[in-house]
Amino acid sequence: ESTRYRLIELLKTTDHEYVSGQLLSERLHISRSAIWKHMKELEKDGYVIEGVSRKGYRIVKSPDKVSENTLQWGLKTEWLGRNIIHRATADSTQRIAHQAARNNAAHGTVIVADEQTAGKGRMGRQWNSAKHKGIWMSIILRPAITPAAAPQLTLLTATVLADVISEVTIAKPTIKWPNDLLINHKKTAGILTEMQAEQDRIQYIIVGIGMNVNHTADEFPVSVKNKATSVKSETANEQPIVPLIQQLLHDFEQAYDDFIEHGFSNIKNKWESYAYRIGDTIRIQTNHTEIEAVFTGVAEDGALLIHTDNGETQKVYSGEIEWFHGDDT
Ligand code: BTX
Repeated sequence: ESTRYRLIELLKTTDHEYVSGQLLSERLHISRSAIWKHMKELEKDGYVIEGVSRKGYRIVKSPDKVSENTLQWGLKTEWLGRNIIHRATADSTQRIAHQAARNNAAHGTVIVADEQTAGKGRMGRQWNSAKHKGIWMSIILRPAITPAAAPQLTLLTATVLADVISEVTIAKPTIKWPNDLLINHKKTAGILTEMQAEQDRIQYIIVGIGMNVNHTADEFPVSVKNKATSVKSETANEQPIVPLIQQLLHDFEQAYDDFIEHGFSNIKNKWESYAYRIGDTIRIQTNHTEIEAVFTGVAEDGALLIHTDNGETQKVYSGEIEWFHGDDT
C-alpha cells in the first residue's frame, strides 16, 4: 500500500509528464515488472495510466471516487486528514465524529460520506446531503484555545470555504453572517461547529462542513430549492470532488496553523473581505425592539458589529436580521 502511495506521488509531482520506468524502479526499489503490476492495480482504483515505451508512464485521469486512499494520494497536508474515515452512507458525519472523538481519535481526523441520511444543520435543522453531489465532512480538532474562542473557528472555516470556491471556480462567494456561504445570494455551503468542553478547556471541536457541489437546480428538494444552489449550478462546471476536498483540507490546515500561531486578526480581515452586505444598512429585530444600522464587520467573539444612527458600535449575537434581499436562509 505504501509503495503504491509513493508511486502516485511520483507520478503526480510531474503533472501529465511521463516518468520513466527506470526512475520509478530506482526510487521505489522494486523491479520494472513490479511497477507494471502496481499500475494495473491503480487502474482498478479508477486511474487511467498511459505507458509509452522509452518515455514511461503518466496519469491521464485520476479517479473521482472518494475513498480513504484516493483522498490520501496527493493530499498536501501535514496533519489534517492524515486519518480519514470514509463512508458510502452515513446518518451524519457529525455523529460519527463525536463517537470517534470520544474514542480518542487524533486531532485532524476527517470523516467524510458520499451521502447522509440524517445530515444536521444548526438548531436541530436538517441538511440535505444527496449522494455524490457534495462534500459532507466533519473535522475533529483539539485546539488549545478557550471555549470562548471557539466561534472564531467557525468564521475561519467560512473563509476557507470561500477561498476554495474562489480558487477552484469562477464563482464569487460571499459569507452571510453567521456562517452561510452564498453564491449569487443563494446558499452553497453551511457550517456546523460543535464542541465538547469543560469550564475553560476544550476537549474537542467538530467542524461540520456541507458544500453543494454538483447538484443541478432540480436536484434540491422543494423545501430548499429557492434558497439553495451548488457550485455547478452557478458556474456550469462539474467539479471533481476528490481534488476539491484535498484543496479544502490544504487551505484549512494553512488557515488553522496561522490562526493558532498569529491569532484571529488575519481571519477577521479575510472574513470581512468576503462579507455579504458589509457596509449596508440592515434591520435587526432583538428583544421587542427593531433597529436599522450599518453592518460594519465581525468581532473577535464572532458577534456581528453594527454602527447605529447615534454613533454607537454594538455587538449582535443573535436575532432576526433582515438583509433586504428577500432570501432569508
Ligand atoms: P443551517 O441551520 O444554517 O442550515 C440549515 C437550513 O438550510 C435548513 O433548514 C434548510 O432550510 C436549508 N438547507 C438544507 N439543506 C440544504 C442544502 N443542501 N443546501 C442549502 N440549504 C440547505 C448549516 O445549517 C450547517 C450544515 C452543516 C452540514 C454538515 S454536512 C457534514 C456534517 N454532518 C452533518 O450532519 N452536518 C454537517
